[in-house]
Amino acid sequence: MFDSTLQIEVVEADITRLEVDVIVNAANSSLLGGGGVDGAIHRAAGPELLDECRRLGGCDAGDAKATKGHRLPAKHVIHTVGPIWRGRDKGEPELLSSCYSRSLQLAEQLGARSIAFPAISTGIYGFPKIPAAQIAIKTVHQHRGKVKRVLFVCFDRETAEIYRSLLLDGTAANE
Ligand code: AR6
Repeated sequence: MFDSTLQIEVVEADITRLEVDVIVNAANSSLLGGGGVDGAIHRAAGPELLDECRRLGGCDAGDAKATKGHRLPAKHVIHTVGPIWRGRDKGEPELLSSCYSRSLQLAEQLGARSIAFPAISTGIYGFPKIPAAQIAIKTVHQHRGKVKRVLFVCFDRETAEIYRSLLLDGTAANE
């Protein structure tokens, strides 16, 4: 069932520019920065973000940890660690779903109303884009809580088209 009070948007943007309560980082288990969206977030947030991350003691795949946004327009960053795609099912879908649900739980604990997700694991970690988007949409729809605005932030047109067609189709949210 769709939650009519939940507003879902697909945006083609650089996540570091968004003025939302929370942006989610597709990090690695060290939480000490990397390439892709992780590198962009650390560059835009400034070195204070790395200082805060050093105190978090890393993070397991499928879990998430929160920091402040520092120099970002977003108030908080939730760092989650997606699964590395290994070419067959080694629990990657469950771990990816857990990234979205744990991030939403933490966002609620922070009192956030809006959250922006990148397409976790679909870059350097190689998770196929269509199933990843299906998992993202389904998990967000299953979550019931105080976060009322969810942005799926796409860095390329292909990813945005995948999200748009799945949301229009509606089956990813309900299956
Ligand atoms: N804004 C929004 N999305 C972005 C941005 C941005 N500025 N930059 C990239 N993307 P990736 P992963 C998209 O590789 O697959 C890092 O080294 C990108 O196009 O950033 O989870 C970490 O430290 C893709 O759609 O994350 C880990 O080691 C999506 O973000 C590893 O990469 C995710 O791609 C994590 O790999």
